[in-house]
Amino acid sequence: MNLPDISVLADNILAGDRFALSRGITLLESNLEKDRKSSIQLLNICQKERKKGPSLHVVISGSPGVGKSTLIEALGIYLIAKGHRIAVLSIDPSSPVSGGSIMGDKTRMSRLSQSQSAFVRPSADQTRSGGLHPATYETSLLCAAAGFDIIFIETVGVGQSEVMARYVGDTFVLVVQPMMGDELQAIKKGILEVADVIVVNKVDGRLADEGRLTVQQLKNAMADTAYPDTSVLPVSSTEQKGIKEIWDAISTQLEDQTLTNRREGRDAFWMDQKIKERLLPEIKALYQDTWQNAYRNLQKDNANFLYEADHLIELILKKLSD
Ligand SMILES: Nc1nc2c(ncn2[C@@H]2O[C@H](COP(=O)(O)OP(=O)(O)OP(=O)(O)O)[C@@H](O)[C@H]2O)c(=O)[nH]1
Ligand SMILES: [Mg+2]
Repeated sequence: MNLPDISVLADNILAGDRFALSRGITLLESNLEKDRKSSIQLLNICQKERKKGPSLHVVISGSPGVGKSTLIEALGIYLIAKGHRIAVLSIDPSSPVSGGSIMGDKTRMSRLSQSQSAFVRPSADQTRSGGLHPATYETSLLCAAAGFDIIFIETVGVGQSEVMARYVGDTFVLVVQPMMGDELQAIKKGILEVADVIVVNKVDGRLADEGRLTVQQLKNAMADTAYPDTSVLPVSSTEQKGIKEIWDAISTQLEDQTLTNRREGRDAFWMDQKIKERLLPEIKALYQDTWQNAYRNLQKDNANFLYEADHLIELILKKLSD
């Protein structure tokens, strides 16, 4: 894309045009070399020219099927009624060619998808590690520039992606469903501690009693952590129960800590992340022969990958300092 085209695209995004926003996101998500510079320019203009007020970025994380999309739909409708504009970025961990699932998310969030005040965008998780798309952070910034003031990021968070999710949003909501004692034991303390708000969803029908027990047990579990005051809330997304309470909990918790504090270090984190993602492949391409040589060494009987890694790093550092 040339600069005039990017300027027009940016203007349309800034005017809140959802079709333009979709195109912009596709550009940001592109892996093509030629699109990188255009992405930088687009984000640049949008950040600079942005006239809208502040936006709040909410990560909604939890195992597959706990009801994240249904919850976002319920929360989204509640917030639209209060005058907000909602963007939803849902990251699908299953497959990069996930036509079925993309349709799935749009049907699950059918009311939001049809609302003029909402924008729903599914993306594939390219790393397939159950986390984020590499461009989720910049995508959320573009949604904010388009005037969406609350941005939900739906992710199946597992393992280290929680740390990434912490840096993509202002607040982290962990969704679980009613569970038995041993399932509760299996939840890692670290994941509970990352959460700002814990939602026990599907507390309705035949799961209602088990759900209320789960809430109590999670509250007890939190008492032993560094964050004993974390809200643990019973919710039914399908019956729209407990939705206001989630929003109240998020709002209270954000009042305690200013957004500026929470956002501190975020751009620095993503800058490092971008460098990590790009540098290794670029260096590999630059030192192709040396790398191939190291790979060949690994095939040998007395191969030592630590030695090979160390050797490559020292070689590169030496070249850099020459
Ligand atoms: N009973 C009950 N079922 C629910 C509730 N919320 C969601 N469900 C059901 O749970 C199933 C999964 O819901 P989703 O919202 O797609 O769950 P998800 O966590 O987004 O799933 P993935 O995106 O595939 O990880 C659907 O059949 C929903 O109808 C709830 O509050 N109560
Ligand atoms: Mg979903």
